[in-house]
Amino acid sequence: MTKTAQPFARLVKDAIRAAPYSGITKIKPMKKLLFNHSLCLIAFACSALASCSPAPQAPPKEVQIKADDKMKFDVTAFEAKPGQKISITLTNIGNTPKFSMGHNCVVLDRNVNVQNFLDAASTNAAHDYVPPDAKGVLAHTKLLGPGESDTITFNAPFIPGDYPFFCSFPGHYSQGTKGVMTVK
Ligand SMILES: [Cu+2]
Repeated sequence: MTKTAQPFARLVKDAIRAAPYSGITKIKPMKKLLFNHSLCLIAFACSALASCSPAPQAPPKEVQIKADDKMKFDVTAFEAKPGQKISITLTNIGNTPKFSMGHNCVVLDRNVNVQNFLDAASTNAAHDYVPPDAKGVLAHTKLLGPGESDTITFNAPFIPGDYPFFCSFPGHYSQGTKGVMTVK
């Protein structure tokens, strides 16, 4: 024990010895009370945190898009918060057979060249016009025939900006089956 620690230790010893005759014993119930109080505070803090945090169980933002025989999407723009869960349901409301008028919905990362993607997609009928090795595909539906629909769920990127979504069936993009998801 160091020289400075000795007087301190003696003080503590004296205090303990004097405890039964002083108010120190009263510390015990007080401590218990404090302890219970802190438990309450912790419980409160936990419940507060749970309600404030961006809950992963939060329902996704639902976007309903219809595509028709005129090669148009009825929704061409929607907004998303960074990281927000998005659920896109595409419905083909046309009557023309799938092989000549199929529709899908591809969501691309904002830095992907759309034309390059479409060029590669045009020769990929076997994969619903979504090249399996294409980079920057955030999500895509199946290729849909008349009356069919498909839902994709994904998280919006965290980087704000404009993200293109479109049908990659050859020729449809230029006709109007396209839109922009704005993350902000
Ligand atoms: Cu299409």
